[in-house]
Amino acid sequence: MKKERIRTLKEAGAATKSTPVVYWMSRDQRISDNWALVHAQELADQGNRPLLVVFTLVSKFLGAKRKQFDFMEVGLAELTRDFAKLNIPFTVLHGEPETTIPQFCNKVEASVLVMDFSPLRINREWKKDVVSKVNCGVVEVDAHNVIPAFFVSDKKEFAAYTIRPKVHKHLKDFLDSFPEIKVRDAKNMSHAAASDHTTPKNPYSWIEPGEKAAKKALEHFISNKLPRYHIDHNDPSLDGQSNLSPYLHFGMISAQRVAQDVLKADAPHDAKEAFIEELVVRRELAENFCLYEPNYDSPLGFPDWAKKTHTKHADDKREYTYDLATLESAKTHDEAWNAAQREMINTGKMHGYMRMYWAKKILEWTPDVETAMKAAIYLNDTYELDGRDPNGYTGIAWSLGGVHDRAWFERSVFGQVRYMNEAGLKRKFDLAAYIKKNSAQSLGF
Ligand code: FAD
Ligand code: FO1
Repeated sequence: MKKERIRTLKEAGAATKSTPVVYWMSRDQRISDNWALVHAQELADQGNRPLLVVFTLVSKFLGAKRKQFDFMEVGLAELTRDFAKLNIPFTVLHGEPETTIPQFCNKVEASVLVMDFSPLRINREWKKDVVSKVNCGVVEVDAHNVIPAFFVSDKKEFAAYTIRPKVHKHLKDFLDSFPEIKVRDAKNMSHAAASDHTTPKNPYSWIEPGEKAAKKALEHFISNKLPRYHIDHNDPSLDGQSNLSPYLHFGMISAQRVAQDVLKADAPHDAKEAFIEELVVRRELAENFCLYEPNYDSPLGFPDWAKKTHTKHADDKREYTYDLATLESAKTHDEAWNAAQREMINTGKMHGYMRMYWAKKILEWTPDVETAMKAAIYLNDTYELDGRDPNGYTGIAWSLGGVHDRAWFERSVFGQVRYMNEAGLKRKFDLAAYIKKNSAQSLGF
């Protein structure tokens, strides 16, 4: 596999007797098309070592509620069954990684620890602690991005137009085929640790968790929606998006697999290009922002022009101001915004186009941009099934602080941050239909 996907975080000591290779799975919760697992398999085969996979279930994760945990844990139960068929012990531990992972690795005398990649602060903090406490070598593999985030660019990119050429320069090269994960010798199971894991029920009616369901969702998208994606995907009154974000967020499907299958599909060039722009350029831009901007979830991460414009307009009169409870219960004066908030609470997935409008209105209706950012992140991470993700922090920073966007003509409250209003929505799509689809009555609010 491509060495550009791998980073050494801690040199391994002298190779001792054939002690296990451990893959600590976190972001990429799947067996197929998972470069971190492929690399762990390579290391185990090279050293004729057992291969163990471990996941540690934390009690809190960036505002995730029971619903999102349940969705994820149904996926973990499927993984447990599928790993057993491969004679690969998959242990689900309970507790904080900085405790559970070093304990596990030191107990099994791991020869090397493989980790997958996330640019988020919480994951980096976990890793720093784990690397300092384990007695073995540590490598990190970016199994989440088509082109590894730490390879596609070594700095914070200014906008989509600056990262796009770098993505397209490497894209073909990084659509390399995935080696199979092989069935291992039965004695590999002797290292299995008991993990008491009751499987919760899937709380979402419209989406099934897990790797198999994710593959089906991709096939469904390609055969039913891809051909019109460029026409429909920005119309919230239609169901024109892929609905893959929950699977991509939890790593139940590989973005590279999605890209490969979409590019191979029989669909118009414009449709494929529009989709790859979102899945690869926009998504890698979000990863890049969170990787290189420490303040990715605060106005401190905005570009200078936006910081200046917010300071200049800080005292502008707000025509409406709402507190978090009013926003959360979708009780503003704006029916379009309320419908979007209800869609997010009811389904766990607000339409992508409405997310821009939704976030921008929070800026317009709160006393200052710090309050707006906190409210948008809180709501997004509490209710979105695909929340707690670099795409979310970057999407909110784009909406409120012009990150990756340019300055627009100046107006009150927004300053030069791009403005959106209901008239603009009405010009773009059938807003009445969207509001009806997400009306309080139909959703039982
Ligand atoms: P599709 O249109 O089918 O796109 C396919 C994939 O491309 C998505 O799953 C996603 O991985 C990627 N993608 C699409 N649009 C974007 C984008 N603007 N930026 C980065 N990647 C993109 N996305 C999340 O995954 N989690 C979030 O919490 C999230 N919060 C957002 C908040 C705001 C304020 C904004 C403006 C955008 C947010 N997005 C978020 C990005 C985007 O809205 C979602 O990725 C998309 O709606 C997911 O639905 P889909 O998979 O059906 O999209
Ligand atoms: N990662 C873990 O390693 N353990 C968890 O218990 C865990 C819970 C969780 C809940 C909601 C959610 O959206 C993500 C969660 N993740 C968990 C993190 C996820 O696997 C990724 O590491 C992050 O999304 C970083 O991108």
